[in-house]
Amino acid sequence: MQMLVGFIFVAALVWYVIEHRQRSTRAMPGGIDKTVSIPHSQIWELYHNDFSLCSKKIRVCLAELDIGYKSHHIDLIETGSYQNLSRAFLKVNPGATVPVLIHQGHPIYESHEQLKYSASHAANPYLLIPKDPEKKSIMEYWVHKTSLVGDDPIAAMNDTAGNAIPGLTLPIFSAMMTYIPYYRIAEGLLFHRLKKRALFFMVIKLFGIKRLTKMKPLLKVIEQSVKAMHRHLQELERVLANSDGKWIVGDQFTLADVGMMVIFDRLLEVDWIDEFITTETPNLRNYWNDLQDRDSYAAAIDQFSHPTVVRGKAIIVDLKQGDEDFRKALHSNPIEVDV
Ligand SMILES: N[C@@H](CCC(=O)N[C@@H](CS)C(=O)NCC(=O)O)C(=O)O
Repeated sequence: MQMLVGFIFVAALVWYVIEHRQRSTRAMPGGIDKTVSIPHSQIWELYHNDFSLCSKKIRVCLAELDIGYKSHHIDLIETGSYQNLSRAFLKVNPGATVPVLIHQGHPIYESHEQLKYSASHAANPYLLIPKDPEKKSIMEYWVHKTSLVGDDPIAAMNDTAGNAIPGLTLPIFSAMMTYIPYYRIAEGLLFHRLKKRALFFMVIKLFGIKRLTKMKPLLKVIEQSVKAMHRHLQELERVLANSDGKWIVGDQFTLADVGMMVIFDRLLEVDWIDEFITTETPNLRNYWNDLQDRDSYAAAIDQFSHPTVVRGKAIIVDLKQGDEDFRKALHSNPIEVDV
């Protein structure tokens, strides 16, 4: 018996060491990597996920530019499994994140870099990038402001609206874990580069959505994210009030609006939108309506719904309606925002 246990232990260890080598991950610098060639059959290819914020962003951008691409859907643990940690995907991105845009076989990492690269390589390079340098720099400020940057976005939620999103997505992440088996989540503990992220999913699975409101540190993150998002969106409200058109830099719809579209869409998706768009934010309201009217919203966001997200959202909406304590725990935090 002892020998059998010893044998199983050694076999598991050998398996882990081999797998770990094959699936080694590392942070990748943003931009195009011309030293890498990925097998491809189309000029543009996109590795992305239905739910991922950054994937939505580049899909919207490509739709606006009317650039066709070959689609490769990659599951993340929140949508079912760690396909982003598979050997095949790590050849495309050793950083194990989506989206990855491929141009003529070369990968472009970081979604904000993908936006700028695709827009400047489109038939009309000024379609989404203003010619006027001053407007371009405003656009760049907001592209950054809507980006999800760094390995620990939650720690930098006051820097960008993109970084304030994970904290607000936390409840739906927890609801979605209801449908993901433990053994799949455990894969992240073994192979994910960011152990904190992998551990987070295991912890919220273990606690379950109904006990989310008992987890004080997570509630704190949500509360801080709400405040941070209020600050970012109040800044946007002022910019829109002073804009000489309906978009961030004026009459031209730019990459800045692409970034903002997916932020608003995520707030809608995770049932936070009414917290931020109120009678006190008339410019945000009109802007959000205009964003939803774009063809790219239908083509790159609406058409990519994921069943786990739909079920997760239904759980959150039901809990907020049927459990007053749950709703209050998420929404009753006093908001003090510097205007
Ligand atoms: N800064 C990167 C962020 C990429 C990123 O974190 N992507 C998330 C989805 S939005 C992801 O792939 N997460 C999977 C994981 O870390 O396991 C970008 O803008 O492309």
